[in-house]
Amino acid sequence: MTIIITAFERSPDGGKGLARDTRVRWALEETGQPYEVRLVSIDALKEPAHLALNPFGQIPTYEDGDLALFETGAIVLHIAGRHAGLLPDDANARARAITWMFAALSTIEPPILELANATLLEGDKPWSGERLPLVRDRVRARLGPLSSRLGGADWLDGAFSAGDLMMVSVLLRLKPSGLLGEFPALAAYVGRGEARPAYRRAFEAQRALYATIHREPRP
Ligand SMILES: N[C@@H](CCC(=O)N[C@@H](CS)C(=O)NCC(=O)O)C(=O)O
Repeated sequence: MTIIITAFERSPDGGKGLARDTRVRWALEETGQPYEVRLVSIDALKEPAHLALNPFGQIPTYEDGDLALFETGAIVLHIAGRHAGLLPDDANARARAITWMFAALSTIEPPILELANATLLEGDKPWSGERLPLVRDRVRARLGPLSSRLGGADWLDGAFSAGDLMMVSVLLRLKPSGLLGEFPALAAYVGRGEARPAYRRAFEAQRALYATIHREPRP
């Protein structure tokens, strides 16, 4: 059975890899799994066929035979659990790698999303100028301890794992904010993630796709 994931039909970021299908592509590349991509329009996200795959009408989804999953945390954990390359064999190290996945998604990502929303969706509101510094501080409050824990290590807990894949994916969304630059260890960590051949393949696959699609006239 071929694995099928869904992605946006047209890229909101023009192929910069910030949509969440990139992290699933990355996990599939790290573990050497071939996959196909089904593109979904913004309208089709909220139609019954896609809602059957993801009740919240979002991408990415993952289908493998009669298994259908949504939520990138669950998808990446499933891939990492089934195929070698993203989770250590030692049970305790494996549990710690999974802990970092949860930390990325439930402790680090929320303030980063809040910042993205404050900038992109609320930037024109009269109160935005007053609120933005507070939102940026909430991101800093997470990056400081994360940077301290990483210290001078390459990865969060020994060898590269699904925890790093998820953490780097989440931190990548900070690039436009300039905040990563305040934490050089984290900026270098993200750079190491981006330099991995599997990440390069995942990034390039979505970039090339949107480069073609965005040249075509809109239907
Ligand atoms: N927690 C979900 C979030 C999924 C998500 O927000 N997907 C975005 C694209 S990156 C989306 O589909 N947005 C369109 C929408 O919510 O209507 C996950 O990690 O999979």
